[in-house]
Order: sequence, then structure tokens, then C-alpha cells
Amino acid sequence: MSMFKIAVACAAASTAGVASGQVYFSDFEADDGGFVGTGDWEHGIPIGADGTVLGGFGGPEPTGGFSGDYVWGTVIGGLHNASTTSSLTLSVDATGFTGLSMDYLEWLDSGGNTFDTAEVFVNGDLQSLADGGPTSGWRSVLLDLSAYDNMMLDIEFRFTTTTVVERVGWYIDDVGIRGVPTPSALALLGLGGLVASRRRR
Ligand SMILES: [Ca+2]
Repeated sequence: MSMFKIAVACAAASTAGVASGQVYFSDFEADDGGFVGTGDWEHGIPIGADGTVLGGFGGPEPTGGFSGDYVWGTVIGGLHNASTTSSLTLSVDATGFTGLSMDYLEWLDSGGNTFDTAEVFVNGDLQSLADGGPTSGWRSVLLDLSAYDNMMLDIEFRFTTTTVVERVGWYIDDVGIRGVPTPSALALLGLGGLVASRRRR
């Protein structure tokens, strides 16, 4: 493990916080985490192939995942396709949580965001337009989703490509959604415990 990976791992761990609850997390090792991919998105093990060797531009794709081996990526083991819109989506029930945030690791090489765009949407609203990289390694991303507290979340990683400059694309690992259980939810739990104790008397 490189120093960069260790530093990011510590940063990612700290974002979890003592007071935060985990609404969702997947490292994509045991399964695909419940995400559904269209277009170029694939769940698998990237091979670290070099883009130039594959006939395109830019840097290599990852060698394995940030965690373990598995990731979601735009064409595993090759360059992304031209003129393709690829959606990676997940629905998460975040009712009962506030102060929501989403964190993930990304490896991105799309040749800039003028032509090929790597965007994150939540409930149809654009949250992030990445710079296109190349990131030259895994990069930690943290998004504030507090505008969607107590809601059902429709998460989408959308990669849209033009007819030119096909690179290795976008790879995602270790997606977490975190928040704090709402006081009302805690109060209900407490009340339930109180009622139960009174009934026992
Ligand atoms: Ca992984």
C-alpha cells in the first residue's frame, strides 16, 4: 500500500465520525453493492492496463480496487466507449437520518470535463462535475447531502462521452452514505423502552 493510499484511508475513516451513523456502505468485494450499471459501467477487477497500449490516450486504469480487488468502472480492462451515456444508480432509504453526506474513492481519466463528463446526481440534482483527471491514483471525494435529509435517495454516477478521446474512464470504490439518526427516531426508541419497562411493573 502506498503512502497516498494510507493517507486517504485515514481521511476516509475520519469522515465516518463517532456521532455519524452509516446509512449505506459497500466496498464492492462480496457483491456489486446493489448498484445497477448501464452503458459502460461494469462491476469487476480492473487490470491496470495502460491506455496508450490499448490504443487510446492518458494513463492506466487502476490495478485492483482501493479496497481489495473489486470496483465499479467504465469498461473493466479497457477504454471507455465513445458517444455513450452510462449510469450507475442506487436507491437508498435515508429517512430517519440528518446531516447526510456521501463519500467515495474515484480513479478518473476522461481527458478533461469539456467533452467527457463525470457527474454525480442525487434525486436528479447535479452535485458534482469532476475535473476529468487524470487523478493518477485513487482520490477521496466527500459530498454534503444535507439538503436531502430524511429522504429516499436516488444516487447516480453518470459518465457521458463524445466521439473523441477515449481514455480509461471512471472507477468508483468504497461508497458510503452517512448521517445522524434524527432525535425523533431516538425519542421513539427511548419511549418504546420506557413503555416496555412500565408494562413490566
Ligand atoms: Ca473494492
